[in-house]
Formats: sequence, structure tokens, C-alpha cells
Amino acid sequence: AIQAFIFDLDGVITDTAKYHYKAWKQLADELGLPFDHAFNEQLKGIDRMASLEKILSQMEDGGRSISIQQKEHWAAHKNSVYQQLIEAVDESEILPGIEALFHELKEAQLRIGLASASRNAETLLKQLKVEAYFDCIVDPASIANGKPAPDIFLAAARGLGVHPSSCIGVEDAEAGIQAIKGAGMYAVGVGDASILSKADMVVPDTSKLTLTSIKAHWSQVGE
Ligand code: G16
Ligand code: MG
Repeated sequence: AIQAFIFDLDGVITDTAKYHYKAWKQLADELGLPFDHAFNEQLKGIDRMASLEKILSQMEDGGRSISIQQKEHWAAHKNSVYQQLIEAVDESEILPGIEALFHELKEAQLRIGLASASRNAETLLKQLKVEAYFDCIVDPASIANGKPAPDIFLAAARGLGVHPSSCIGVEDAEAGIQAIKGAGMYAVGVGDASILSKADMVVPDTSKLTLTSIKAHWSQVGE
């Protein structure tokens, strides 16, 4: 039976992708590198340094001449812009249906974990006032391989004391769905079904995430 739900943060619990976009856009503009929404799509779920590397790979030498110190400086700069942008985030920015789903899960005595690549995740959960729902919040700094590697979802399952095959992973990014499937979990995608084609089930937006509908889909693949 289903024992736990493991959530991604950005794009599932709250829409911080727009703030990541603004902060990366500002850095890319300063560096004279192209950056648009399509490019930002590739960064969803990807950790900070890997995201910077992707942006710098557009340089003539693919960014190979840039020192680690310089990269760390730019990554920190992006993060300080991002942190200013999220300062005013409050519970009004929880995506539709999410808090109702958390209630449903608690009523059903299911465990809740967070598998976000964001080092700002815990701060955001506090600002959104949903931190108390979580039985486990994985520290992304402790994870060697970021999404699409399954590591962060496996760490969440371990932290919750639940076998991966009894976990439902919820993600909005292609890299995240890959991570969930690699961890041997049932994957629920939120967004465009053609982008999230590897998910077991896709809903167009968070308001369609209900325990009843997920259970119905899950029972079709067996317990
Ligand atoms: C999120 C975002 C990514 C971001 C990453 C790291 O992942 O989707 O775009 O680069 O976190 O965030 P930070 O710079 O705050 O550590 P997720 O896994 O929550 O979707
Ligand atoms: Mg996400």
C-alpha cells in the first residue's frame, strides 16, 4: 500500500521558478549570455552550480576558462538576488490544492517528505507555514548526485523509514521524474504530459492532485 508522499518544492508546492528565472536572467544579462524561459525550463530541479554551468556552457569556450572561485562568486550572487526576491513569500503563494492534499495525507496517516534540490527549501516551507506537515526534509547539501540521479528521493524514503516501492513522488520537472523513477517509486507529474512522459500519471496543475485520484491510478499498477 502507499505509505508516503515525497514532494518537490519549486513548481509543486509553490511557484518559485519565476524567481529563479529572474535571478538567473539578471546574472546572464550581466555576463552578456542568452537566457530565456525555454532555457530556464532546463534548469528546473537542477542544483545551483549545475544550473550555472549550463548557462556558462554557452560561452565560446564552453565556460572552461572560468575558475571555481569565479563560479562560486556568481552562484552566490545569483542566490542573494533570489533570496531578496523570495523574502516576501507567504502562505498566499502555496499552489492550489496543496494544503488540502497535505490534510488528506495526514488524515490517511501517510508520511510526507521533501526532496528539493533547493538550499532555500526549508526557509520557504517556513514562510509558507507548511513545515509542520513534513516528517522528513532532505538536506540537499548532503546529496552527492543531484536530479536526475535518484539519490535525493532515496534519502527521503530512508529518512521516512519507508521502502521506495511504497512511495509516491510528485514533481514538475523532467529531471525530477527521472529521479523518482530511478528510485523505484511511483511518479506523479504536474504540468505538460508531453514533457513529463516518463511519469506514471500526469495532472495539468496542482489543483488536480487528490489522494483519491492518485490511489485510483496507483491501484492499476498493483500494490
Ligand atoms: C530547485 C529549482 C532549481 C534550482 C534548485 C536549487 O529545485 O527547481 O531551478 O536551481 O532548486 O535551488 P537553490 O539555488 O535555492 O539551492 P526543486 O528540486 O525544488 O525543483
Ligand atoms: Mg521542481
